[in-house]
Amino acid sequence: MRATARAHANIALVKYWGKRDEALHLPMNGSLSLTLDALYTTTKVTFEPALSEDRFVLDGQPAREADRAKVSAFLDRVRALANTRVRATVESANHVPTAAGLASSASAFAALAAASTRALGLSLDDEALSRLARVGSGSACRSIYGGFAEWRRGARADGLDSFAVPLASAEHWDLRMVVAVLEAGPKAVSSREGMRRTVASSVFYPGWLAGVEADLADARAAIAARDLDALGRVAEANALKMHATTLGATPPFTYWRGQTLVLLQAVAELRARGVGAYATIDAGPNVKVLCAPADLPTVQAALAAVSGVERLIVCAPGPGVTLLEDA
Ligand code: FM0
Repeated sequence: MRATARAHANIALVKYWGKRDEALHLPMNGSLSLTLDALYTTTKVTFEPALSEDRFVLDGQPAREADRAKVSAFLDRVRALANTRVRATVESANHVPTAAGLASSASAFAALAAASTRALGLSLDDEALSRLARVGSGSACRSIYGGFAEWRRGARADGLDSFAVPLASAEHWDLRMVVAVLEAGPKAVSSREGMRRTVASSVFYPGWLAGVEADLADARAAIAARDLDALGRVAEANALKMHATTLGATPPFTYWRGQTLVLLQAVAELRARGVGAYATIDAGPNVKVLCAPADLPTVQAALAAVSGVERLIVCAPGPGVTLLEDA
């Protein structure tokens, strides 16, 4: 009745941006990501017949009610699979350097999916686990796998064909992704709200959708060929297109801060000096930079020199979700 799992965060190189079904987290487009070694969540799930409701302890503290309710709704799905009503205590620790302001929903729901199903004696294959994690948070379906993963959009209304598949393991290609964390307050628009508003109103959303399949094909080919310049070019262009859609929404918005653009310029200057560095940005102001291990010191120096950068987190390709021995 108890199990512990660890899952790592992933950063999309071709973004998930827009849902066709809000409840099931069915995406408008396919996406492709790199799982990272330095950012992960460890989650222990203990089903206890004596409990009258689910408990969620996050980093040693009782979680906010809204987060507890999300975890409980997710566990309802797992309980339905196992045909049980027993409640659980969920204890999670986010191993993200403190105050990094990085989203952890992908690693959180991938770890929760693996631990909760194991605790109830279910043995799901990766495809089923990916589908389950997706219902917690869309991007979580990619964190089931290490290295590079692709979330296939699927076409069915029930979501059975919408899950991630592995493209290449962490060992396939030794890369670095440097997360430049900016000093910034909480974001005004969540990724959920941002997606919803963009799909509903952005005049640029059709343009976004029109380019995604080609970006996915280019990214897959670049990964197979270990071609950093090809992968970096498509990833940076894809991220800029995603962020362009927010400016065409009603009301318009952006996740960028002034220093986001300064960081993009620093990356462009690195390239002008012959360094293979490429940026991507998620639903927040931070910039993540892809480069070869040999260029890491040069890239770190250039990013650290930008004012407002609070810290750099250096990541390499990381592993997929794993079950841990219980302490
Ligand atoms: O990761 O509403 O998974 O592909 O990070 O929980 O399904 O938190 F840049 C944005 C992630 C979106 C791109 O959204 O949304 C990506 C993003 P949910 P998520």
